[in-house]
Amino acid sequence: MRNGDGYQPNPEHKFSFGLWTVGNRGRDPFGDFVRPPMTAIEIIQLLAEVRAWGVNLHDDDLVPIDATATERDAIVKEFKKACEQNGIVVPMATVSLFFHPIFRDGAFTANDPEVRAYALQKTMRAMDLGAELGAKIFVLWGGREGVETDACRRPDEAVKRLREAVNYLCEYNLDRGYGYRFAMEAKPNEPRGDIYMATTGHYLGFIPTLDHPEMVGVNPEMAHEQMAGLNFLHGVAQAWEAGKLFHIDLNDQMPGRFDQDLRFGSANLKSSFWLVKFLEDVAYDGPRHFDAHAYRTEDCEGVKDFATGCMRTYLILQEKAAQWNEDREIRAILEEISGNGNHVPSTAAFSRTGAQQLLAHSFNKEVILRKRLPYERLDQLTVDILTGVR
Ligand code: DIG
Ligand code: MN
Ligand code: MN
Repeated sequence: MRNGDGYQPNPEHKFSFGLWTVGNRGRDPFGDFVRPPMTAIEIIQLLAEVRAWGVNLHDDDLVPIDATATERDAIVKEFKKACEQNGIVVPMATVSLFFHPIFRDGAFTANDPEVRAYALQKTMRAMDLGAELGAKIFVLWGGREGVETDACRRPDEAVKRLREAVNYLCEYNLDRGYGYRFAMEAKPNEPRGDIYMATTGHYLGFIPTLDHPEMVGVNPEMAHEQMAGLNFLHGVAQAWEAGKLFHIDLNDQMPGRFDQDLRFGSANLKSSFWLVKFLEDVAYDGPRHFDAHAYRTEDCEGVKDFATGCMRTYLILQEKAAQWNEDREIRAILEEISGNGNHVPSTAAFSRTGAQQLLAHSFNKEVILRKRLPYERLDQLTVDILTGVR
């Protein structure tokens, strides 16, 4: 029993995996497959065995790119039946606009208008598929939307093409009544030399320029922000604060490496803790999707260890976050550093009177400088909790 000691995943945790994650066969740019292929049905059975809640998919993960309508319908029927039999839901769908060679110059931003139109057609069909499976979140990851040389197009032209495509898909969503929320996923590079919309912040700046900004949010991925040397939590918190955290891809990553898609919490336990604490403190109600895969060294049992480990670590950190929030010394320090500022003129909203008061106010910098900021103690208490000595 992998989780017999109480860190049992349950549906209310909303843990999900993509078909491509636990189905990853271990091929990399320098090595062939190491694991046998798994059918979508076998993947669903594995996810049920490890007690996951949901499964996500790209269109091509389930339906071969040139399948006939009859073949497609048969595949979908069998997949839906397997999901129902195993109690697995489909919270998110997405589209592969990066694997087929036709997208070698990008998809929505490609120079060839025929490629751009095909990318829209393929995405619309993927939306049809996801809707049939009950998905209400549609992720768009522009893995090929980028360059090796900026000689190929002006980057502002790429932005315009991306906007045109997303506006079109929002209209399709409305026309078909699918009720999707689109979640845009950023990544700074790989597989392209440089990818447009490199970080979640880029997308947060892009979304307000759309025709239906309310329909579009973000799907931050931990490894992708960390590849850019960024603090993942800060991007997630800004997205949340803007009401745009529509989905999240959890995994882990060592600094300065390619996208490793490591098991959640396996590389940066403390930053993973702050992320889990944030999601729990704000009562994030969306899926917790582990967009990760097992080490290339693993066999099928190792893949189950990988999936179990992602969920187990989340639950352990969830418990540590509750312990942190309840810790008396931590609460006292948070109270001390919160500052009360009630003798300072209000700056919450501008008024001429208030501005006059602020301008007239005298600040005693010596007194202010004497206030302690015991962050070393606060962080050590965090380490003590994470290492189990408190
Ligand atoms: C990679 O991080 C991307 C693709 O796997 C997929 O399009 C998206 C969905 O989570 N993440
Ligand atoms: Mn990734
Ligand atoms: Mn991802």
